[in-house]
Amino acid sequence: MNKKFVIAASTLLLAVALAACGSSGKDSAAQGEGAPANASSGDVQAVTLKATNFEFDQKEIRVKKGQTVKLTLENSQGMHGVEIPDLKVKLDSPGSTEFVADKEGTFEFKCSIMCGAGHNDMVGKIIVE
Ligand SMILES: [Cu+2]
Repeated sequence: MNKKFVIAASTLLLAVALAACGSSGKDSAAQGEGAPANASSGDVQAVTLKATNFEFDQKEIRVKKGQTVKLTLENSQGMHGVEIPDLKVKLDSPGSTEFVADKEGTFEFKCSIMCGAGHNDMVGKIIVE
């Protein structure tokens, strides 16, 4: 009686686990963002910005229109974020985010954290062409 119950319960658990696996697999394929080492990232342009007090190591970033861009922020000194308001991109702490550069033009990127005296100097351009 007891054994039967255990077998039934573990069979049920297995079924649930399999179902969960199946659906989570689909989810991650649809989002594709949660996986940092995505094998299909050949189409993604990686841009790394390093922030110090008070500038970014790049003043100008060029990307192709329609390009998926993986923007990574590193803080080598101080606490900074980065945002591109026109493209609705924002990172308030070091890390990565992906976005599609879906409109042409020159847009400002800037530090998104009030980091100190030089905060307003922490600007650059992203050129989508
Ligand atoms: Cu700042």
